[in-house]
Amino acid sequence: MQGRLWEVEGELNLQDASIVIHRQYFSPLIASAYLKRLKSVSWKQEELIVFGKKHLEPRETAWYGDKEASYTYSGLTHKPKPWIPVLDEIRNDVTAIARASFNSVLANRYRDGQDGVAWHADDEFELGENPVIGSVSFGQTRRFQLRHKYEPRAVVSLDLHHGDLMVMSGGTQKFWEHQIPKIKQSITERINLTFRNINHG
Ligand SMILES: O=C(O)CCC(=O)C(=O)O
Repeated sequence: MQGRLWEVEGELNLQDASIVIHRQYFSPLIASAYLKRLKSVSWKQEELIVFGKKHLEPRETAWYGDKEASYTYSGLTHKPKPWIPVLDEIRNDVTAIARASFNSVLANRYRDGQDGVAWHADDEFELGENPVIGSVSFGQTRRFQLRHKYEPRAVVSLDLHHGDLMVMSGGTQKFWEHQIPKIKQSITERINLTFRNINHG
């Protein structure tokens, strides 16, 4: 069910979750410069096996981080590529506001409206209990949706714009799922970076 569209700035008032949105945390000028530099990311469209059948993920991704920050999700183990300057610079900015440290980043590139990410929570074991995740968006505005895992309710929808920063923490991943739905309209690319801390050893 489609709920109303939340145009929130600041803290989202959601049960069992802690989500803060910083609209235009990066000014349009700075965000556009980052968007350009993010072309240097080693983008790859990964293959997934779902019910024994191979599928290409409907987006391009890349995993960067400290050497030991390997991460398994959707059945794939990702060894991080070493940090590149643009990702490290953005990490510094996000660290300052999230007041958390991040040793890795999952980069997502949605090439057009036919790219998206299905309902999931970032609740993998390596992220630990109640992870802090800093999510930055560049390029095309896309709709980000949330739904509670255990209480069937309307979907919460909000638009994430060029330069927005969203910090998810507390029970967000334990109690909620999120997605970027595909859309029919013809749109250009969006890049999202989710900074994470992988616990190892
Ligand atoms: O693109 C987004 O805003 C969401 C990305 C996402 O769901 C993820 O990296 O787990």
